[in-house]
Amino acid sequence: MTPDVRGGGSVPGRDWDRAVGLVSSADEVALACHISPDADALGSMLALGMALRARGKRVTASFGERRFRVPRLLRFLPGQELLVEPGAYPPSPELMMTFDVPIADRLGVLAANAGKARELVVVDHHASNTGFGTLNLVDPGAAATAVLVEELLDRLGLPVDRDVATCLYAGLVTDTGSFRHSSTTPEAHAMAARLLATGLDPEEMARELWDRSPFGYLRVLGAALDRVELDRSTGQGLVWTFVTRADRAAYGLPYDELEGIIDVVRRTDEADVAVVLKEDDDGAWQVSTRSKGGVDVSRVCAALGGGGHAKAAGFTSHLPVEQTMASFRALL
Ligand SMILES: [Mn+2]
Repeated sequence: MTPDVRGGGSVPGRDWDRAVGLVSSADEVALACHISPDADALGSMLALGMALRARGKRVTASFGERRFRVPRLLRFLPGQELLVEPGAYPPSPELMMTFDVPIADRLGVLAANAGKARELVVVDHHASNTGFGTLNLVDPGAAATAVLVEELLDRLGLPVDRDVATCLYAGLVTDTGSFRHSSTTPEAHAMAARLLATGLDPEEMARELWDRSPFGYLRVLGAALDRVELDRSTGQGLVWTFVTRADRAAYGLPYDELEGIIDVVRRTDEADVAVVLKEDDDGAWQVSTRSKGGVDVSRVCAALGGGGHAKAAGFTSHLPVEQTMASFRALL
């Protein structure tokens, strides 16, 4: 195994060439990632944005939430000075690029801008990607969207400095579950080796991403674990719980601090499927689901209007908890 093995293998060479042509000839590039950005979405976007800016291009980056706010645990990522609120985003960009976005809906309010873009380059690794771009760089075999961005940077001849590498590594390390998921391939580790060689600090990043939270998180986690249920009626074993707005309000805990709860719940031996329902600030339920492999949760979530990967997916529900869980159980 050579250390230079790369991802993006299922994207045809002519598509890479077209992407290189589009990006090289553009003076201005508008970048967007999915709403409620995770480290792969935001990191991939900022990585390309910083590299293009260093090449002298005008870069705008955003995600389509009216209440525009970078999640606290991603604020350590470099390149955030590229971010603009969706209202300041080019209404009809010459060249727009999206990162980690499987369907146009996940662009939020920027879906309108994408619809008016002259060229729309979709960079993603979701198997469920609908191919909504004028050019789609989609490789479901890639461990992260960051893998595709690294390949694009290489083809563009743009250097990966420590800041760019930090953003790419954030995407790679989170989407592989800290190199624990089945996406932990020789290619993934080879990419990690290249990124680490720039001198980024993996210990500091791990602390930012997983190992810190306000004290209130422990109380809210406690409330979630206090009401956790193990349901064996579905055959696969289902473990689930929920967190209300009131739980968070008691400790002033922002919604985006709830990310890690599913990782505690999903460890249950007796369950193949884990679900955490999180009430957001608008009163909607954001439902995170995980599978150990017996169930393709992306299909269940897609049937409920969401999506994701076979072992990690989600959807939004406007129904009460019990009704949402009844629909979910019926689809298992
Ligand atoms: Mn991803």
